Amino acid sequence: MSAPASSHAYGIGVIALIIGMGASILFYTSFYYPESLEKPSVDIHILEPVENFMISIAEGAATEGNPSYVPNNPKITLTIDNRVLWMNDDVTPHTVTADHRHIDSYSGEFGSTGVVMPGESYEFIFTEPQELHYHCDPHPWMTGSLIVEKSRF
Ligand SMILES: [Cu+2]
Repeated sequence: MSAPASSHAYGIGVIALIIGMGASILFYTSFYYPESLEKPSVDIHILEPVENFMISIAEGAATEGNPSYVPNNPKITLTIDNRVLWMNDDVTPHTVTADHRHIDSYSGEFGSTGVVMPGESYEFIFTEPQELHYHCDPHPWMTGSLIVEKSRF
């Protein structure tokens, strides 16, 4: 008349299985899966290059015909100077905006979010060889480019 003990044990087994599956799904979605989406591993010498490469947003850059991003079209070398800083040396806010959506697989999407105020800077670490063309949103005649190359050493 009462259920045999084995059927009870079976019920507990099913519940344990469901809890176990739930726990593995939780583990997968909250620990394993996000980790697999993380940034690729990048050589520490690329993440911490010897020096910064400085690009000046020159004073008077807002006026068409004046120098804007100085130096323009430099060669950047991975592990040497691939951390690039755009310093706004002008009295006008400017942007550093990619001509076309530009993504570094470690650093993500390139470009200042909003304007770079006078005296402030925008920084980006390039972690792989690439060529970039960029401009200033409010002053589209301000254009720049750079090339990132592998170190020869
Ligand atoms: Cu500008």
